[in-house]
Amino acid sequence: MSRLIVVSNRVNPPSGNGEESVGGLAMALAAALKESSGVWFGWSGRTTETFTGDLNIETVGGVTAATVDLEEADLDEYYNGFANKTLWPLFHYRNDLAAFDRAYRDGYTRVNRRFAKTLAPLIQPDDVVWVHDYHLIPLARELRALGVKNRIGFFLHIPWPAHQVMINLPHHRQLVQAMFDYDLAGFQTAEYQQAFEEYVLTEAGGEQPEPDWLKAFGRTLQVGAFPIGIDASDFARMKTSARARRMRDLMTATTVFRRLIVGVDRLDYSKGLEERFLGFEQFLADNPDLRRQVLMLQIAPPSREAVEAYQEIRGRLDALSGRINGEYSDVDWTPFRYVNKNYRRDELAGIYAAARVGLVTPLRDGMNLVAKEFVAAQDPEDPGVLVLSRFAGAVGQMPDALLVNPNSPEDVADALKRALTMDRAERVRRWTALFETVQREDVSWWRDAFVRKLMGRDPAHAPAHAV
Ligand code: ADQ
Repeated sequence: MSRLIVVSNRVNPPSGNGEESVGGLAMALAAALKESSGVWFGWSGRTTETFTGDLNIETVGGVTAATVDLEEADLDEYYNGFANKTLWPLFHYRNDLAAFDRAYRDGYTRVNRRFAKTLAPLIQPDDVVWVHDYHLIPLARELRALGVKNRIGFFLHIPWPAHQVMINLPHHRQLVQAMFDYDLAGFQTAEYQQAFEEYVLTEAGGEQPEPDWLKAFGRTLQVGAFPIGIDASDFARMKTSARARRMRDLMTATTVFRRLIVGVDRLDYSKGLEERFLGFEQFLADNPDLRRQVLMLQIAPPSREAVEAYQEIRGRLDALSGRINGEYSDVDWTPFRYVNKNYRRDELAGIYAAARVGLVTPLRDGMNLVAKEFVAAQDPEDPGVLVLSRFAGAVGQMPDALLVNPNSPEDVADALKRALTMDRAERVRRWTALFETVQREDVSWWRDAFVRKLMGRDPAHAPAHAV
């Protein structure tokens, strides 16, 4: 049986001791790795003065983790630099925040080369390699240069931007060409896949011999849309756990007869937090009669604090939340709670369960798993309403949410009013449709669909073209 080798920037297999700090994606990948006695390869999270290329191999919860330390300069130029200051903003349509710096691009190439050199000796002839996300786009190119002939797949967790956005990246062609060293490139949605295809057909003079196949740069690549899901069965278990129940009761007690609106996001400019706060402010201004009946809770733990854009947004959010509470609070009441903390996954399940509205309004998002977690946590008899941005990848699978333009405070305010006043029959109808998809198209469904196609086991797409 062929082994699966998963490669991602960070490696975080669950310990298997019931700790709840690891997300559904890590659990799903770990399960697949265990089944195939595979290896998870990536950065250890540690830096050293000079790169040694020494492998740290350990078995965590039945999964072999092979990690490598990076240099300080790698962290600055590859991770904080090209990945998070160039590709992340550009792929989220924030060209204004994208830094184009030759040192970042060189660092990105260097680290991908280092990863490839360290990984190549671990790969056996029958292994299948699955590379994750924008940090590692050129990894297959570097592995091929070292003579690796195995099947290698790539999955992009963030959006692939429209052609006109993509060409803002200096040397964009090189990056796209590197995608053609994979056998399969997976995107979250058909829209991102189409954006990639459009670039290949119009900018790179490529061809599409048949749907889901592209020819360019003298190579053939299979492409596909694989929307990622949550670990629905684990979430169902967590939702009834003692911790989840305690958290739900605590939230219910502190909201005292008020309806809870909840937002949970990494503190990131792509998540539309400022726009969301303005939308809530607009709702308070428009609805004096409903004001005292609601409480909004936004949980947003800081992320990527070494990047300036993330430091700046934090200051703006502090000011905005202060302004909203300053304007609308009373001696016995505040409308808004803004918390910069991480919570365990079972506690989050309890918080979602206590909410009447899940407010998920990213400006751009590859998928957005919070939308799916919110749905999975609801009480089927009396479910809350999901308000979802049109620009989240999740929209394609969740048409029964209330869809909003996150840039319009009025649109967000109107959707909040509609969600808060929606009768139970409509809430149940919408939730039932949403939950059905969240449960069926979960993280194992996503993983199996990708791996099957990569291994050429999908009868409709045998790898006959991959020559
Ligand atoms: P992210 O941008 O990190 O992921 P998202 O899909 O929302 O975004 O996942 C965030 C995860 O972190 C969720 O599982 C959520 O529960 C958890 N989380 C958020 N705040 C938390 C807190 N305060 N405490 C604990 N946990 C918290 C990227 C892409 C997404 C894509 C995913 C998966 O940007 O578009 O959906 O990868 O492919």
